[in-house]
Amino acid sequence: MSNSTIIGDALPNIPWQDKPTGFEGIIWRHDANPIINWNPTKKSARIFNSAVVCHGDGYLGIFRADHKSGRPQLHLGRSKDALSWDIEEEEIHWVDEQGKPYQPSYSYDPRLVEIEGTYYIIWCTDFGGAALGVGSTKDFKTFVRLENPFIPFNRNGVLFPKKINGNFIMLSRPSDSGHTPFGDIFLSESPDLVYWGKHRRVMTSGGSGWWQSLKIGAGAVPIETSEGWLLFYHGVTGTCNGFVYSFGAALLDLECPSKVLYRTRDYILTPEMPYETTGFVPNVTFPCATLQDAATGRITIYYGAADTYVAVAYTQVDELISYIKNNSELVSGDEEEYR
Ligand code: BMA
Repeated sequence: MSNSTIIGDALPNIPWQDKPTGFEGIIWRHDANPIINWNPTKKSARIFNSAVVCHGDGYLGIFRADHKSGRPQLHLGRSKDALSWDIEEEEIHWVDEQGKPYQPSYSYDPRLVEIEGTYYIIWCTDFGGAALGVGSTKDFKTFVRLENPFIPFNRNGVLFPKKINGNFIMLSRPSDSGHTPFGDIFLSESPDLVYWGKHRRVMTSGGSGWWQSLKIGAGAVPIETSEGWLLFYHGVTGTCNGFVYSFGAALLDLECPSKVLYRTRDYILTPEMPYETTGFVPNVTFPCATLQDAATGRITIYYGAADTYVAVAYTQVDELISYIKNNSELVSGDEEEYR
């Protein structure tokens, strides 16, 4: 064990289950998965790929809900225990910075993070093609859409939970207009969430781990630890029956997060359970959020399963970081010097 620690708040009440006796993996699933099932609200056929935060004495989440029209939108949800969620029937209504309605025609794969007292939501939206939307809220009542950070096509936008050297830091995955059979994780900086630059490639798909051979994308908001930024990401391989989405983990340099220090050669979770292998899109496990307790090192991971369900898994920071360090393989391209 490495005695790695999470830098952050103690959150003793986050969902937690001990690792099942005899289980050999590094991430174990919640025993009552999925926590959100088919047809969770009148309007919504499926809720998955969603983001949660601790808020007050409970939890708030921004949920991707695919409506029965087939179109995805974002909905606010509340929970006392972060497992049983009360999700609003009506989608979030966005306004622009002048307060005028500014509603995206579709919205999916939200990530949610608090930075200096403001909550930011990043999602995939329409902007002459799939691109990233950014919005903010302070009270989860008024949701303000800010400038779109990048031109199309781009997905998997994830903001770091704090500024580094005075700038906001965003991971993203430039892509195409379709289902994108390629893609690496890039990092961009901004002083104001309007102008973005200093683009760097962080991590490349491929390597000897075939599970991440086609494309990779940032998953949850990076967790600050004593050993670097801990990033859960998804990796995709192609089969004769379509894409398979697994997840891996990486450690990025604390001061220079475009530098990857370690990343898992093997997946740490892959579709195995019926709710992961069967659903609207089979064989998808897609991490989007975590809750973590700095006091115990417990990490609770929220992931979308089969584009149908929300599921939860657990890991422990010390054990996970030892595993990442001892089972790491950087991929050709990861160490290119753009900096
Ligand atoms: C990606 C996104 C995700 C989805 C995944 C698998 O391109 O659309 O929302 O989970 O495909 O279908």
